[in-house]
Amino acid sequence: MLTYYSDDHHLHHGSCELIDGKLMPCFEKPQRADHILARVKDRQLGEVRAPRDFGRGPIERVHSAAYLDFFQGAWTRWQAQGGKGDLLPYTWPARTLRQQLPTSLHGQLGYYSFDAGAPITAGTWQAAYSAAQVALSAQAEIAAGAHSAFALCRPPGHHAAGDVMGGYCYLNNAAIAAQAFLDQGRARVAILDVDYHHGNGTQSIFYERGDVVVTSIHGDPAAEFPFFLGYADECGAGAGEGCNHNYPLPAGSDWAAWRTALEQACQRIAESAAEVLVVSLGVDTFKDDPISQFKLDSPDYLRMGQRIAALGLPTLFVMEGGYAVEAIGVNAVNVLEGFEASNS
Ligand code: OKP
Ligand code: ZN
Repeated sequence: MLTYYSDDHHLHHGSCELIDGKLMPCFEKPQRADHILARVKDRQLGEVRAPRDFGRGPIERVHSAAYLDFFQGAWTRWQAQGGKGDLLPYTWPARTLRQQLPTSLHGQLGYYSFDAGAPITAGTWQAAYSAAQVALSAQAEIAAGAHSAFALCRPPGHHAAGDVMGGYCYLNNAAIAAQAFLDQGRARVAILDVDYHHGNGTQSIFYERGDVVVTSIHGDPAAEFPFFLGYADECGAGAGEGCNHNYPLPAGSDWAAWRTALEQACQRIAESAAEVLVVSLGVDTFKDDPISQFKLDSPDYLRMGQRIAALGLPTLFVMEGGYAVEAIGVNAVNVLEGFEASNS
């Protein structure tokens, strides 16, 4: 299958994140995508192409113009006020406070974020913009008739909602691609989020929509980031009632437990009459992932790809998380190779 990739991801390299009371180097770092790209080439998965530029239009189908304007201009504002280091939020409009946009840069940053895990650096907008174009380019490949494509996106996207960044995510690459399928005439799209963390942004974007079926297998949010969304009783609302399916699993879950949830998610997708599938491909379910608690091993990712292929749908893989950098390439490409082995 074709891979879409942009070197622009190197423009985003946050310095640190707060973990257990300490500032640690960011886990979401450029070497992640470099390792995946190297593995794609080693395994000769297929041609690697640079993205086309579809502009801001298809991104605005998912994210508000006000949010995008803020994100695009934030670094310049930070520099204009003499800012040193990464731009990081520290106050959020939690319960008891007003949901109202202030004028201050840090006030607005809090308004447009849900945690301090999405630092804005000089190149963050460009990197995130290019990642969205990578997703849109791979989407276009499938729209033109390909059975699958791989969007090697970085930074990831599934925690980003319509006007909220967080959890290393700024623009929801998978949601932007799913919306593009709909705007080009597909009636129904399924999303399967296999990242260790619940895709709260993706769920939020499509929660009241009947045209996108969202399924997610993840660490139980009662015990795991993002804590405040991703429970099994969140099934969609309004026109989206019955179109959201969460499969939270306990810490320590291995392939046996994980594949049972995958089977259930795949059954929902199969009965949804979706015409195309977008996979939010996080491989932080790996046993050695430094911030996650599942126990999948490298060969399990081949099986994951095989089961996804059995759905028989044109499938767009969009890269999300995975922080065991040495293994991230093997694990991500194993999913793609498992998928291809079942389709050849
Ligand atoms: C992004 B993606 C650990 C803090 C974890 C956020 C994790 C974001 C994961 N103490 N912070 O879903 O892989
Ligand atoms: Zn994750």
